[in-house]
Amino acid sequence: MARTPIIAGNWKMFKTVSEAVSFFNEAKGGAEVEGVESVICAPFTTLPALVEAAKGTKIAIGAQNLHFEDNGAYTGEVSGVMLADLGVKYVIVGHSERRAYFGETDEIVNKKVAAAFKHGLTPILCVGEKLEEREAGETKNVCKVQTEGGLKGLTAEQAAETVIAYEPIWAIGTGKSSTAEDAEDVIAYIREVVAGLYDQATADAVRIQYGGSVKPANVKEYLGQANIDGALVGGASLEPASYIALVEGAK
Ligand code: G2H
Repeated sequence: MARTPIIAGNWKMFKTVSEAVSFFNEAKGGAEVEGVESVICAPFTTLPALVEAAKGTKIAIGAQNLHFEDNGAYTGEVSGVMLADLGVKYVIVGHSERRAYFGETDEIVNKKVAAAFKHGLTPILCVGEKLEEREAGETKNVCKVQTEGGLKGLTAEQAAETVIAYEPIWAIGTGKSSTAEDAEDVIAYIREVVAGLYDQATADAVRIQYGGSVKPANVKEYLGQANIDGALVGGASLEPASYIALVEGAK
C-alpha cells in the first residue's frame, strides 16, 4: 500500500506570533508539494495565527502537546477540545523531551493519544530509546513497549491513522543521526509490532517517521528506505528555505 510521506516540523519552544506568521508566508507555496503532507507543529501561542495563515494552503497545523482531560483545574494546560476548536489537525504526543522533563509515562501518553482521537486530532506518537538503552541492546524492546503503550485501546482504524515518530533520543538536537539503515531496521520492527497488535493491513497503513537531526542534506536518504514514511524535524524546520527543502526532499 502506498503511504503518503509526511514531513512535520517541530518548532519546540521557538517563535513568537510575528515570527511564526512571517515564516509561514515565506514557506507556503514552496512547502506545498504534490504527494507530500506538510505539517507545522508550533507553540500554542502561535496556533490561532498559523491556522488562519494556513487557510487555503496544503499545510496542516499541529500542536506539540495536549492535556488528556477536556477541561478542569489543570493550571497551564491546553486540551484537545481547545485545539480542535482552533482548527488544529495534528498533535505531537509523548515527545522524548516531554517524557524526560515533564514526567510523561506511557500511561499518560496513551491517555493523550485517546484524547487526540476523541477530538478529531491526529496524534504523532513519539517513541525512541536513550543512549544507555541502545548500548544495552534494548532499542527494539523500548520501542515495542512505547508503541504498545501509546496505541493501547485504539481501534485498528485509529492505529492506522496514527503517525508514529521513531526518534532515538541520543540523536535529538545533537547533530548525530542514526544511519538510515539503522533507522529503517527499527522502524520496520515498529511496523511488525503494529502488525502483532492489529493485523498486517493496519501495519501497512500506519505512517512511521524518523526524527533526530534530520536536515535537507540527509532527508532523502531516510525517505528512501522502504519503511520510513517521513520525518519529524526540529532544528532544520525553523527556517523557511530549510523547511521547503525538507518537504521537497520527501517527494
Ligand atoms: C527531535 C527532532 C524533532 P531535531 O526532537 O522532533 O529535533 O531535528 O532538532 O533533532
